[in-house]
Amino acid sequence: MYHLECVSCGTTFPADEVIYTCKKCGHLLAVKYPLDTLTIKRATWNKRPISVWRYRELLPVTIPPVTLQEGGTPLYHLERLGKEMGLKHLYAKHEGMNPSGSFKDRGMTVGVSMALQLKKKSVACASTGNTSASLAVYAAKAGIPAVVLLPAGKVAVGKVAQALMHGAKVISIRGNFDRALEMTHDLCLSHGLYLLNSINPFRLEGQKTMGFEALDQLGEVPDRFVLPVGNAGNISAVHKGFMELEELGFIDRLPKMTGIQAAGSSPVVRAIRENLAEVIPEKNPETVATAIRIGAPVNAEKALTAIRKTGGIAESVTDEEILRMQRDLARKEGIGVEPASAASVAGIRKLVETGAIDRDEKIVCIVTGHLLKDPDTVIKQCEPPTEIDADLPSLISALHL
Ligand code: AN7
Repeated sequence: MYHLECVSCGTTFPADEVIYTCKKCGHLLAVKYPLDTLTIKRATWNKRPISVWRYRELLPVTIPPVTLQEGGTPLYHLERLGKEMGLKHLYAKHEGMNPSGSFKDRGMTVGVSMALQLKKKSVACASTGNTSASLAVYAAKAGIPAVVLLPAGKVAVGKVAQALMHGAKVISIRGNFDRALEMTHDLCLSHGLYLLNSINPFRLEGQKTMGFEALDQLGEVPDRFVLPVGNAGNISAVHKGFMELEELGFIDRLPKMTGIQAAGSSPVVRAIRENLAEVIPEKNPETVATAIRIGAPVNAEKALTAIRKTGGIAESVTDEEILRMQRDLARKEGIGVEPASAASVAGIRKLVETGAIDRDEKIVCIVTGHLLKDPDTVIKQCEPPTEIDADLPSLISALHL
């Protein structure tokens, strides 16, 4: 029905082979469906609730999926912020509204289902936080053990809390995310755990559905699709999904795929700017947006293609720009997101100011994770609550009335 294919040399592998990279050249793999023989009707999709599983014909799962009703997240028109920036058509899709509070759930409902389909008994991932929270949730739902490796001291407290509470075995390594991923990959190859980082081609299949949903919600193809970039799995996944829709004849053009990174952690931006064939890893990535504190993005190869083929852009934003946009989304639009998520909209503000993008464009920004993921960064930016004696005069005085 479908197979795996190397994105570099094109070698194919059967769908039921547990494999994460090409055995011939070591590059990334992608799921390929026989799109010319599939009979998919948009009308059939439209009859189903908006969710990851609305698009099941373009997903690899053939067993009843492990699901917590992920997807179906709101697409908001950012009227106030858009006006400030001079953009009439600025939208944000709030992926923080997923079961575990981030877009990772789209990947994990598919990835953990595939673990069962492939008869794997346990799952693992390295994570800057959200992947571990989501894996812990879906492993709990599936009833299988999960191991997660985190960079010690660099994961937001809400995410650690989730991984612990949902019962994953949580390991903190004295090293960064990139090292944690190498170790997890080695562990999975040597001990047979199923690797659910975004190097896993099946997980990315679930994530492409955020693009499908945005198109369905908007009722048309936006001019630009903007995502925060860490490991670059998400931007690659959404691009793959759009290419499939184009091949099926459901759309006739692709949005300009636009990736935003944190300035202290921006190897993809550099590769696009300097027109490099591949990214140069950042040895010591640093940013307040710990979710995207990633120096060696594993999906960079796919992401560079996505950005270049669609005429997109990659841009970086400073921590200050990220936090300012986090506050603006919260206070001007009522949208609570974690710092990494604000990067996409902060990037658009910057690209509009520099004149790199047109003010008439229809733009969809993905905001990837919920505000409550990282309460420490929120509290640091806000005035503490005003504590008063429990009487009305004190209250009136505190409110300066
Ligand atoms: C909120 O959890 O990599 O470019 O280990 O949590 O697909 O990696 C998280 C990534 C953006 C970047 N926004 O997505 C992890 C992890 C949030 C995130 C990204 C992440 P990719």
